[in-house]
Amino acid sequence: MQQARAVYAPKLPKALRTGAVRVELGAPSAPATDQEAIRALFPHTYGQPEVKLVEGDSTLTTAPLRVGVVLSGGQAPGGHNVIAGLFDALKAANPASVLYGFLKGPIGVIEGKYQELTAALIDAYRNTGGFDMIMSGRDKIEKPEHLSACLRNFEEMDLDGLVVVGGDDSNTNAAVLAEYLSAQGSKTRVIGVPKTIDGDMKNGQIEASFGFDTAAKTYAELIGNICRDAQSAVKYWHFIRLMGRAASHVALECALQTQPNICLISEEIQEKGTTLEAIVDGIVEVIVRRADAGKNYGILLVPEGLPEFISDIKALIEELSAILGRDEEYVKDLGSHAERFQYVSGRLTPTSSRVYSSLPVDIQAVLLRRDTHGNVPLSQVETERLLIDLVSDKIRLLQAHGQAKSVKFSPLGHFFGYEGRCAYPSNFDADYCYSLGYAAAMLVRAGLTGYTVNVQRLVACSDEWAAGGTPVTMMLNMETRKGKSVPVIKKALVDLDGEPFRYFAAHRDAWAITDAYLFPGPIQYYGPTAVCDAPTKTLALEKGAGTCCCGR
Ligand code: FBP
Repeated sequence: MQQARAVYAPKLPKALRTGAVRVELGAPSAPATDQEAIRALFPHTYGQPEVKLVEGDSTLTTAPLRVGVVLSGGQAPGGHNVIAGLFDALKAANPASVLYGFLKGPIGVIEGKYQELTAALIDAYRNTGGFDMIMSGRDKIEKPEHLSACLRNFEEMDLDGLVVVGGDDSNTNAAVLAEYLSAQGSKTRVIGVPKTIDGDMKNGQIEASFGFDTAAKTYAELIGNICRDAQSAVKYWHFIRLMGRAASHVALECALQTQPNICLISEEIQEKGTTLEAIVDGIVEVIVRRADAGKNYGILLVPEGLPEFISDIKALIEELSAILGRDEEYVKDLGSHAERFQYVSGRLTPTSSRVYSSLPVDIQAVLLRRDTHGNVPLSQVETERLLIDLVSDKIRLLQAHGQAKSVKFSPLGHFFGYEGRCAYPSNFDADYCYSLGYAAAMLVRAGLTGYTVNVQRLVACSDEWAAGGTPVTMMLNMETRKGKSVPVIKKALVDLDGEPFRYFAAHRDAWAITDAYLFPGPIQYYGPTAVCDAPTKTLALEKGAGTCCCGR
């Protein structure tokens, strides 16, 4: 399999294959909100036009270029193909061009740690999962000293372009760096690539972040296997938490692929203001109904990001973030969790203080941690265990009152996250990532900066895909992070009016009681294109099928 995937030739959109590519400029862009604040922060890169890469007499430079690439944030399948696409496109335009890989994420850019990416190195990683070719990291290029260090390093390297492969935060940082470099008169252009298995970096221009397809399909395979086991053993309830820091796209996609008995969608819970107690009651109701029908087993999917969407816990996290925004170092230096607990509890509102005390100590501790982007590391919160405990308590209570007699609740908890982040990219991600890298090279060759590369029409066959660039400032809005108002790319949460959620909502009642499980099996690489190259159900429902030359 390793050998076979190594020689797989990723498919490129027809428009990029010929090499004769020209840039078509659209109208000046503007963000949907906060225009004045964003214009003030990005005077050199605000308002740039959207661009399309179309076939035609090329206006792109063929001079040899020196370009760097950095992988930022969590791993996502296909990262190596972004680099391979970038490399191949640069070399095709001029074999004297050089590609450098900055090591261990943005810290490698700040500290000037990099290596030249040779053809032999690239070949060893084509179509593989992981980010291990140059590794990744969660550092952030944001402080003035980071920006000036980057400028110094780029001048020393005589760098023409930097390609930042990352999610919403990293693409935001790419825009900050692009703005700074432009203001300094630097020749180094900065182009972002939309990456994250969470699937939440998408909008009108960016149809999907790469890695979502493979990760969700990998988890769906495992969930399907567990569905079959649950139906065979007929004695376990499986509570499965799925990665996805904020949005529930991964959980929703897995639900569409496997049709479990329950799937919680954080965005709906937030919209309805559902409390933790009401969530538990809803789960218990399904467990009792299934038990009454002789089924003391089932499958529940819970998105990793759930805690931040439950009204009482969300308010608590926001208050904790404000406290940490002021006193993070002080809180960190306190000797024990008990001291930290006492310090922050005394500064919370009475309601949040009550909620905080009611949580298990390990969850209290995680809620006091923040990554460099100010996010709670939710992958460390065992929400499935919390739900299992609360559901068990509730069932015990009901049974003590002579109710829920048919229920025999044997729960098992699972967390699927790291199992999928470095999986072999599906054909979709292999092709998509290679195309993103290829198109990123074109944007650098066009001399553009402050753009995120896009590839659109993803439900069509790859021939019909269309590539271009979206000005990052167009995707920004102002949000409060660590108590400060900052520009960030707006995260795409699950749209409750969108087709994927509507489809799920229309079917979930039936899935709760009947065993309508689907068993997607492993990702396929050989066979009919309808199987091997299929996009996610989310994309198919969002964009509609039958839009392609091949009828797909
Ligand atoms: P990115 O948004 O950086 O791609 O990372 C996404 C993710 O996989 C989340 O789903 C998860 O919460 C997080 O990374 C975990 O990362 P870490 O292991 O660094 O805490």
